[in-house]
Amino acid sequence: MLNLVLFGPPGAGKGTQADFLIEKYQLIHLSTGDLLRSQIAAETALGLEAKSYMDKGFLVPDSIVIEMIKSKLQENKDANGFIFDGFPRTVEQAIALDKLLDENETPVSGMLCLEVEKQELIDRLLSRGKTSGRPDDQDVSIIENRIQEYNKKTMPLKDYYMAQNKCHKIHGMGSIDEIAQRLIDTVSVL
Ligand code: B4P
Repeated sequence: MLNLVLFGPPGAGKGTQADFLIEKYQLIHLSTGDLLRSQIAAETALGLEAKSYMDKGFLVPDSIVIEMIKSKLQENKDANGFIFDGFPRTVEQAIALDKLLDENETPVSGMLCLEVEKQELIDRLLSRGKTSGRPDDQDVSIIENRIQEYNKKTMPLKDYYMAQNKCHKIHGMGSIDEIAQRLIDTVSVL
């Protein structure tokens, strides 16, 4: 089973590159951002709670996202593997993911860490904000919050996966195709 963690700051290209990897390796895509946005669209209680954090650029509480991932893993027991896109985002989430995968004896194969300069992140997100309708992509101060949350709570995960020899840094600047090829080259040696 191939279990990939796609990692990087907001706007690093996680969702964009996930599409290539899913097609190439026939993986199930688990994007916590997409799952949360579909809860918001359905106006569920969980969605309403998540929205209050996401619209300000803050991370949603761990308990909410861990529970969502748990039920998706249970629904897809026969998968070839998973691509975790935007999850885990805290050390607590990473520990929970390791435990959940241990139950199925299929550990994380590798963490693919997209590295992109800050100004490029802001430009990409503002540009997406013109068409996505996402409130968190339309305001520089909210984007700055998201980057700060990443630096404070998500970056420590690099050390978590480095300690397991699973962190692979990928240069995330350049064309979408160039970056996709770098990711595929890395996955081919996992
Ligand atoms: P996500 O949905 O994960 O949002 P993201 O980080 O903006 O997505 P991504 O990184 O995939 O976007 P991409 O660069 O592909 O999270 C949104 C919010 O949900 C979080 O802020 C948080 O509140 C909450 N959340 C989600 N998961 C959570 C968790 N586990 N725990 C707690 N809270 C959680 O795309 C950006 C733009 O760049 C696109 O327009 C794309 O076309 C463009 N782009 C990509 N690659 C490019 C390239 N090489 N060149 C030019 N443009 C490029």
